[in-house]
Amino acid sequence: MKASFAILSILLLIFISSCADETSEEKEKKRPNIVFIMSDDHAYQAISAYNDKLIQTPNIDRLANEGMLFTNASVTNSICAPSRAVILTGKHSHINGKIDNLTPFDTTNVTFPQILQKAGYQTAMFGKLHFGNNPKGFDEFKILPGQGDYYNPKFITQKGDTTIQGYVTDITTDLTLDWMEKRRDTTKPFLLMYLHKAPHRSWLPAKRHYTEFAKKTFPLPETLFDDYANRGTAAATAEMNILKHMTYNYDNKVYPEIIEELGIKDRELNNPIERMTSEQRASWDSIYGPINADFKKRYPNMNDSTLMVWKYQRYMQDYLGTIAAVDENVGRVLDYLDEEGLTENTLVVYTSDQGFYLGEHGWFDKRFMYDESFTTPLLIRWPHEIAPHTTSDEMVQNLDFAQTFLEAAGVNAPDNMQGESLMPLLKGETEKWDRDAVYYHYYEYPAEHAVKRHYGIATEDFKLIHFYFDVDEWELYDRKKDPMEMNNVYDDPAYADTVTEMKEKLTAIREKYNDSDALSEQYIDIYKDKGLIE
Ligand code: SGN
Ligand code: CA
Repeated sequence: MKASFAILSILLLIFISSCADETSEEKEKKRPNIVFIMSDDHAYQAISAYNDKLIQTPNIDRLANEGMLFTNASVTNSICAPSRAVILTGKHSHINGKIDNLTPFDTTNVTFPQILQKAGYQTAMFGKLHFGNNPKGFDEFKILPGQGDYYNPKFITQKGDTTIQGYVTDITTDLTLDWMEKRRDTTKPFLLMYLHKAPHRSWLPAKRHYTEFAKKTFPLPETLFDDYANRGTAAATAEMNILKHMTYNYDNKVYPEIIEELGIKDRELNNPIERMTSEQRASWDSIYGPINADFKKRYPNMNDSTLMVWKYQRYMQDYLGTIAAVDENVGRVLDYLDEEGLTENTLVVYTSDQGFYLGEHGWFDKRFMYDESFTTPLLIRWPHEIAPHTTSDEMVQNLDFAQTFLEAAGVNAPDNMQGESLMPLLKGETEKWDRDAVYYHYYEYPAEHAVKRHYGIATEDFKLIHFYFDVDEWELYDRKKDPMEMNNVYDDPAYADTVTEMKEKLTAIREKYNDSDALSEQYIDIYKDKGLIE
């Protein structure tokens, strides 16, 4: 009797514990996978879900068709490594300390992948990080050193460095799919950071795309010939004008001997086409050779305006050519999720580390708080939670990712993260979202492209910017009446009340995020210590 009671008790215990196991397994299944896809310098103007006048991106667009398109997503500091630090920490640059591409990332910062890893997520990162140090909180990573290379790139891995022959966008995807297929534990949720180098300068497309894109011509942006009137010193002195600052050899792919023959003055940069194998180079020359020959013939009769148009077209052909490979490869990853039945409960993000100028204001590059570099593309799909074909016009930022992912995974976010979870917006509960302004602060100056230090605030209607350090200039833009930001109305008496109101809001938001002039001074001192300024 006693024995059968004991057996019964044991059986009961086994039953209870197996029930408990089942529920935790069930729970595990409910936690979403997170696939964070980010490219580098991908302008929203070059995604057909936003605008199809430049390129078709059917695979990236799938995320909007099957999920949510954000029309008003921005970054807090429009430059590569700082944006990545904001994304990983959920804190503004002045708090996480990664203010520019030069200072190393402070690895005592807590990042959301570290928190997810502790919470039982599998974590992997492939592609471009650009931190100068390796990421913490990842089971596996294979990352490009610094900016990385388009052709035959080197990767940093946990087992040492390796060079892989081929094209970076394809290789980054191969590594990603390989991890998902072979080394992922299918019983656990995962965080995958799949980070493209493209379409970063100097825009080297894959063979299949330069062959196609080198023949195309693109519509000119309305402000290609901007003369920077009605704005401050910063716009006029920035060195990112396509005609004046884009290089012939490195950017526009004109051969050095032709530059010399034509007597063109060009800034010499280390040309990455030198990395190509002879076979890759021969194929490249079969397309770029005739372009060079044609340019040589036409150059003597070109003026500033025809030259600007020629350089813009060359720029777009290569820039957009690199995006075509990103789009195809995003398609490969989305197809894999479909095939494995993972689509329904995987939160997929597509974004860029910041926006980019595609000839607007005559520019390339980013850095400014003006629209094309402040705005970043953002598309999110998660069929389990997000209705298809939805759009959000709310002001969201790269600052919000960390808390969004933590909430999606059912993990508490640390109190000192500064963003807001996008979960209410994803679920269509817009009434729970009440942000009415976002904050911005850019630091990397003096530096390449000469964009002055500035901070500012944007509301739906206005943008107020303060340029400081070697100037003390304010700019106000009426976002509704002047979406191209061609007129600084800061001194216009009609906007006097708006200036007062926006300045009050700016003071309040700086207090909220703990930014101050004293901190700005400290970050200037770092440049002094490094001898970058006197
Ligand atoms: C490089 C580029 C710049 C670019 C920065 C930052 N020059 O320095 O044009 O602004 O990267 O880009 S290059 O001659 O090296 O191509 S970022 O995306 O990494 O912030
Ligand atoms: Ca970038």
